[in-house]
Amino acid sequence: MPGGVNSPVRAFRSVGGAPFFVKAARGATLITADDRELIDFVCTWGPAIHGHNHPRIKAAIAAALENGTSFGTPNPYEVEMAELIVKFFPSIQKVRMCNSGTEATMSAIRLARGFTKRDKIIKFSGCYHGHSDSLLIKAGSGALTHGNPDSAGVPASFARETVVLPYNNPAALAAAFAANPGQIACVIIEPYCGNVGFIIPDAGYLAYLREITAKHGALLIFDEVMTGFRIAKGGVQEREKIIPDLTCLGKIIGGGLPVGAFGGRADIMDCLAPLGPVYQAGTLSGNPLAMAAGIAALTLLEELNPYARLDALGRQLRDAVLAAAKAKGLPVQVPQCGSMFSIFFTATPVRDYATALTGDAKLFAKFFHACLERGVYLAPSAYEAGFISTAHEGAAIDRACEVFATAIRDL
Ligand code: KE4
Repeated sequence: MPGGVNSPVRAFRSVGGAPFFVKAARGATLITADDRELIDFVCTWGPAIHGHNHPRIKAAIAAALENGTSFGTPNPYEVEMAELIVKFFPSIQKVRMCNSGTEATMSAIRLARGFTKRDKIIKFSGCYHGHSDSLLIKAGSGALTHGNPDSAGVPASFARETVVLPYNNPAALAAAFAANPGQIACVIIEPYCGNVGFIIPDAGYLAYLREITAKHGALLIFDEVMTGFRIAKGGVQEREKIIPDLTCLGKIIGGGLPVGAFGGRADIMDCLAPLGPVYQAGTLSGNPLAMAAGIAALTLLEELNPYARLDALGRQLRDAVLAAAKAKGLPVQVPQCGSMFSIFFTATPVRDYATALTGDAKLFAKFFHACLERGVYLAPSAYEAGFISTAHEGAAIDRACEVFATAIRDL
């Protein structure tokens, strides 16, 4: 396996050292192959909002398994999942299931281009939307972590169709639309960005984005693969009361199994094959096991409505880090909303790609290992978000806050 991993960000290349192997996970903890227990703030990059291996999700998969693993036909599980997604996200009138966030955003871009008959798209520096060619331009997450935000292998002709703008900058948006009249098919954005660290844009920015895309006939795509069902039951669009034209989902809706989805206005979605000319497909799309796991995860969210509890855990963590850094006289930013957070070692408020890069990545690497040595696992990159689950409540979050404080004290 190149680099010993199946996904680059897992390789610890930007924080140094070698990644550990995990043999089991439950609740807020990972159990490594050499029997260490780690309090996990990666949560398999977002899906594990109920903690790992939740009994309800495990039972749902086991029950579905009794009927087989894959049918390749319409099945009741995918109908129930579609009904849950449409219920949680009123902007989604119709939805198509797929197998990853990358597939969801790639398909949404193709659909936007097919619907508008325009070729250019706008994305933002530092936003990561998976690894399809049009979107690996100034990307965040692992692409940024490993210093190749523009991937090799993407033809210049493809890259020319992707306009990259600074995040959180209305003037840049206005200029881009003025410079490309009638040519922009869509704008895709992480409405709260989790792939250059965690960034919430300035108040009014998303509303402006909605207004200017509508004015120019460009579709607004919210990539809520990470924030969907995490920031709120209905994602950032519920919290910010913005209605995008299309939404991309993933992670939590798979309950830990491979799932992605995209959906939105029916008039746009009906351009998809077999109804319309935009082709999109997948052998395992709507897979019954993955649907059963996701249905259990979403149903549990509906029953528990854990968002206030998760936000309290996030604030407990944020306050512990801020207090320790203050005591040490160490500049730090700890953006946090609900169960998402990140830690930037900089005095500069982080509001976009450029200010995220003012964070001291070397100091972050030291902090990362100081926490890991004490049994707390953060994302192995200064350019990722941290995730908290309901399973962190109580002992795990208390222990983690102690560890964060001592790790900062000893930096
Ligand atoms: P996947 O193809 O990895 O399922 O989803 C891609 C994707 C799309 N949109 C957003 C906002 C995302 O955060 C992601 C994937 N997130 C990364 C972590 N930042 C996945 C971890 C990894 O690449 O290993």
